[in-house]
Amino acid sequence: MLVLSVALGLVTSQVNHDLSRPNIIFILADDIGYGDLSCYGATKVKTPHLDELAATGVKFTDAHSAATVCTPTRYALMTGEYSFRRKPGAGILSGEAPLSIHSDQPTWPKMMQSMGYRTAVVGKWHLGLGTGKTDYNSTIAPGPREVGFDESFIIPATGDRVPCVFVENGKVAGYDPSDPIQVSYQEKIGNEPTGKENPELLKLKPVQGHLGTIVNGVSRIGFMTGGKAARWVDEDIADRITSKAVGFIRQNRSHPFFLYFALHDVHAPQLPNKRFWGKSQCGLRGDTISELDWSVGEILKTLESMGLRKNTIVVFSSDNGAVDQDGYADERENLNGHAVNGVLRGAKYSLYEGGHRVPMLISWPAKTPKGRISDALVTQSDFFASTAKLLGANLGVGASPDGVANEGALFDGAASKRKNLVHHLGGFGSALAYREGNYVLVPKGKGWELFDVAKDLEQKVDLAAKMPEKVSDMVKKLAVVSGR
Ligand code: NG6
Ligand code: CA
Repeated sequence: MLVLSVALGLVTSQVNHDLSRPNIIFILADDIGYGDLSCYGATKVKTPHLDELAATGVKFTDAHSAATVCTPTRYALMTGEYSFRRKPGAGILSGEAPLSIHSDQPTWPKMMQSMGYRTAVVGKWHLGLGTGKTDYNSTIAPGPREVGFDESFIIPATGDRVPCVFVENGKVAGYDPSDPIQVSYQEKIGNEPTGKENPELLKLKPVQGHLGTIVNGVSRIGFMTGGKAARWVDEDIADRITSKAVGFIRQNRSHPFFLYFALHDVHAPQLPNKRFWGKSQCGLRGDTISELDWSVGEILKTLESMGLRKNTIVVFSSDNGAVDQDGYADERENLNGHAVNGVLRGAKYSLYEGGHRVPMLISWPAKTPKGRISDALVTQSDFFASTAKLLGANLGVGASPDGVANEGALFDGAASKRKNLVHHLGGFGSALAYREGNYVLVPKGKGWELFDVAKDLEQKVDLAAKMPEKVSDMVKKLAVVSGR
């Protein structure tokens, strides 16, 4: 008995209870829309673990990704810099693109390291790897390590892009030197079947751009040869990355940690594990959402069982709005009336709210108000500056140039310090929208539309003709903020 209590006492004292240094887990889903979760009104799919996050924290109704596609959103999340400012991080990167963040650029994870945190990224990277054309046959650098992650287990680009292998701490996981990996986005390489030539081998029906090499019965964007033993099985991706994320938490029970857990769900190809088939009433998408909710549940369960839940900030959000079909025709079948972006106008690739207004849940049971719904204007690009403020870190010159320290709104249910926000379509030189207060200015042809999103969330009433002065004022302000 004495031995047991001494042992328990020891374990308890090893838990990180320091409220000035909470653990941080940022879970970024891929292509989850404003209408995809039951806590945001979905009825054809249930997301009990995400609903639990909402019940134990704050649910944001006016939260935004930096862009309407993946790479630029992630670039801004890591750097606190608007992604339209620099070419490499502005567009959708291929699986052979170099790292888009300079090794000497200040980043969110580097700041966390400087505060004594252990850092890891698990899941979708999509920020480029190496210099020049990525070589997957040797140690790949620069990459997550140079961006500030002590540990990494990543999908290099997207689930629908080659190479279909995980990269763990700079090396292809399960790499076999006798079967080298080659990647091309220009032309077919090797003699493996492709979606174009062998549609009879496919388990999903590709739409444009997805006719390259067939891996696991799915034709991808781009071509690859080699790395056969290292190739992922799509149906196991959620299990593989969730177990890596859980492993990292387990190793760091007594030490503050920062985990960036970038889910692959629900990006194309949507191929959830068999145990989620038929879990929802809205087809493949819904079943994939059930899988995503399971991943979040595993994280929460792990925290709970280790006594870490209370002092861990868990954030859940999405890298861009949803689109009902983005690679394979099967995605749209059986949606059964499920509205991926809820009432919002537009979708991924659009500057209307459906492109970038996304779910965001933040739960830190030791501090955040429980079950609060917040309509504060918040953006993912402010996490770098806001957590720096929260931890008392010195940001330093040039760090998070576009970030606002908004820790009150994010972690304490307070009013937002963010008064304006630029929304980026994605792509260098691509269109921008501008939010100020309740108004948003959206480009249309050579002109602009103006909406009051507090009164008209669905963006049905264009106020531009009625409020020309407001339009010209906002056009001028956008030019100043964006430098364009
Ligand atoms: C687009 C792809 C789309 C998806 C997207 C990236 C085509 C026609 N479309 O170019 O399928 O892969 O890139 O999505 O190829 S994101 O969420 O990673 O930005
Ligand atoms: Ca995405």
